[in-house]
Amino acid sequence: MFAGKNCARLCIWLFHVGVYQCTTNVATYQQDSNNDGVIDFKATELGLDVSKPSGDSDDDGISDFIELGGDISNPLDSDGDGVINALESGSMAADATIASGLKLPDGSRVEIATASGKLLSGINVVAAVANSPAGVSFPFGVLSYNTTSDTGASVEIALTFSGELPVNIKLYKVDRFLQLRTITRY
Ligand SMILES: [Ca+2]
Ligand SMILES: [Ca+2]
Ligand SMILES: [Ca+2]
Repeated sequence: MFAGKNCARLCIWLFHVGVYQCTTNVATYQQDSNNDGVIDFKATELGLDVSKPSGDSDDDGISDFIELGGDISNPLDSDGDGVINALESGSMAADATIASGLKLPDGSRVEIATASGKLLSGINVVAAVANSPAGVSFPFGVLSYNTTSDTGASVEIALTFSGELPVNIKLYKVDRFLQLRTITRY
């Protein structure tokens, strides 16, 4: 009765209003490529690796399904640093002085470490900042986090990237006065 594009449009429209279900869309939404019990849609949203047959994104021997803690809409983050247990390998999931496995927009990952006793929280990464300067791209995104320190003291942070950084990369930090300062790369 319907052909080509018209049929596809009708199918999507009906799915959205909830009158009928579009079988193709439902199947895609429920797809679980590695059969680990975590659907690809949510796994990707959480930064998990759906291509691993083991279903163990951080390779610590405990499956993502277990480390998520049974409520996929509220995955476990035992140390409260902002990176879920399924991404933080082994003891790092219970250590807020270090965060590992955070997925960046280019698909690579970053580890964030503080000095002993200084805690991380609120770790987050977004693709870019609003009103970014013309001609500047953010392949590694914009990373934010909170740290603890004594009043007036400084905190040393080490960022370790899983991928090779471009030779012409510039790293900046933004202070609380929204001033940009360059970060030295080692
Ligand atoms: Ca794991
Ligand atoms: Ca964590
Ligand atoms: Ca941690």
